[in-house]
Amino acid sequence: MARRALVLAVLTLLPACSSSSTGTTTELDSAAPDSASADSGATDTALPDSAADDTSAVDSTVADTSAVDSTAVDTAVADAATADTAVADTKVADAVADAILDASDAAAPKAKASLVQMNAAGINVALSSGTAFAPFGSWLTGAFFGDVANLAGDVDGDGKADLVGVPSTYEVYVVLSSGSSFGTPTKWTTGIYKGTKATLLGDVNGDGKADLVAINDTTIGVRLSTGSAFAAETIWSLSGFVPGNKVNLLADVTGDGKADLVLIDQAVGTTPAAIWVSQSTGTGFFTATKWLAGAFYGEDATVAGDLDGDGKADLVGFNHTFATYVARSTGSAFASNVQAASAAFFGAKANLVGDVDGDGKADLVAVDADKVRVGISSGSFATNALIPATIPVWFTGVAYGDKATLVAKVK
Ligand SMILES: [Ca+2]
Ligand SMILES: [Ca+2]
Ligand SMILES: [Ca+2]
Ligand SMILES: [Ca+2]
Repeated sequence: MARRALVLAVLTLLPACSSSSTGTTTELDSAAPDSASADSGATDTALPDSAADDTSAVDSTVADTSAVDSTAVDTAVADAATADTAVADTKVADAVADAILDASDAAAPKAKASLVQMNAAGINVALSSGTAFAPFGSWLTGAFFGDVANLAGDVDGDGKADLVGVPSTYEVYVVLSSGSSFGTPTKWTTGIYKGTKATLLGDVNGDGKADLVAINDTTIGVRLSTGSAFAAETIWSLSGFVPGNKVNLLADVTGDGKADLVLIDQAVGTTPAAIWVSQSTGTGFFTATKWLAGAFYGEDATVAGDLDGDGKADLVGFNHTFATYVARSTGSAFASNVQAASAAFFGAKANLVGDVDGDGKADLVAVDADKVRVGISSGSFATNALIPATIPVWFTGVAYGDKATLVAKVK
């Protein structure tokens, strides 16, 4: 199908360029068995938003009632796995957020990503020592979460990841990180804002502040961060935009500092499995080009993160019945599609990516009901060489949140 090949008119500010048309020919199928299992690992998904009690500003954020579940959100990414045939995944949004975060944070030496547990009653953070996660400490009391998406990213550009809650029936709220706690929830949009396919967070214009991106059926809407709010929406898509039918991510896969769109298709009808990338120009997105032919997505989660520290975000597909696979970005295509380790590696509650030891390479984090295991990235994309065969436990106890579980550099 020539779906995305239809370039066409430009929308707002950009000239329609076709940029690199590197179609990878390699047929790698690997990771992805299509039978999708619906988010096994989904953290929040299922959670009904028990309505918060209100009074506090926060609640507004939290709307609840509407159970959008599928949408779950979580950086937790767990959900990323949304297997639904349907297009997808807001859930993934979160995943993305992390990824982006990592990418942008890669620049900040020494910073280690922490575990963030979003519960209906508040937000807790378990800081990384570089070899383990410390006990959780309270960073915010009261409800703060969105039923559509809960994203992490540095929205004010101070170097510390903040949290964004995207509700289905209220404005988008933000809590800024001070490095040791989250501030008062503040409304960052006028009106409700979310994408029909996914709501993502990433710095699309490269100014150091993460922006809000809505992926819709035929358009991409962007609300740039001003540092204290998300500005009015601008449509960045070219005519003919088609979202991924499996997963939609936002990550800087070209390494220019601007987050790109990663559109992942599974085979459906006449649409073949493939990964398309729509590069950000800073003021718009180029028409998508094929970066990988064949299936690549995880049954438990599909997330992006710079696994080898070269500045370009790579992909991870977490699977519970298959090995976990990774695909390295060359800057113009996804080259490798190899097993990260010989043994299966995934979490029952969440599957995340983040640089938890601060070496610049994003690590794999698997959150189970009673513990958290971390696969430190070696940076190698050789078969079974990215993470060790024996995975250490970094935290014992309940680490997942009842609303979302994230890994982010909040400190
Ligand atoms: Ca910040
Ligand atoms: Ca920005
Ligand atoms: Ca990379
Ligand atoms: Ca690392």
